[in-house]
Amino acid sequence: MNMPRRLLLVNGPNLNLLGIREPEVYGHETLADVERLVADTAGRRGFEVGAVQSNHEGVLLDAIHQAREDCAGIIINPGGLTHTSIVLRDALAAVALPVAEVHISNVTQREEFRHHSYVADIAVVHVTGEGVPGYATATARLIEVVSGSAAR
Ligand code: CA2
Repeated sequence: MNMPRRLLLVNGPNLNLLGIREPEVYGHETLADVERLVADTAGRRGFEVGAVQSNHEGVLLDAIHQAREDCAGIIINPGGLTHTSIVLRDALAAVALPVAEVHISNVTQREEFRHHSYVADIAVVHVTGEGVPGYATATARLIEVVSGSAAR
């Protein structure tokens, strides 16, 4: 089967509040802005994007499992689940698609508990602290990986 020209964008808990709360940390752009940015970045490269945001871990897991059927890779900002969720990590590992992990803020410069990511070692692309534009960086890099023009 040919590689599907489709990516899944996953945003974890509380990221529906982007642009509404804590703009000093996460900026003024909204989740809709993020989803548009990723769709445009992918679209210019001939990929479409399915997007999910949920405050419920199981909803995210179901979307990740479904991606196995019709996606070439996953762009994910797991939110706080980054630092806590073995089940999210297991789901990403199980579907075995290339993963791009994005964080809006520079987690390495924040509280100690944000320094560890359960996703980092299974992700092939990491973008941290670039703000919302980091989603475009992650999307472009992931497309390079899935298209075979970058080393995994
Ligand atoms: O910097 C990131 O993108 C984070 O993944 C965001 C998470 C945080 O737990 C991670 O350590 C780093 C928090 C997502 C909550 O998003 C909000 C957005 C606006 C207002 C309040 C929360």
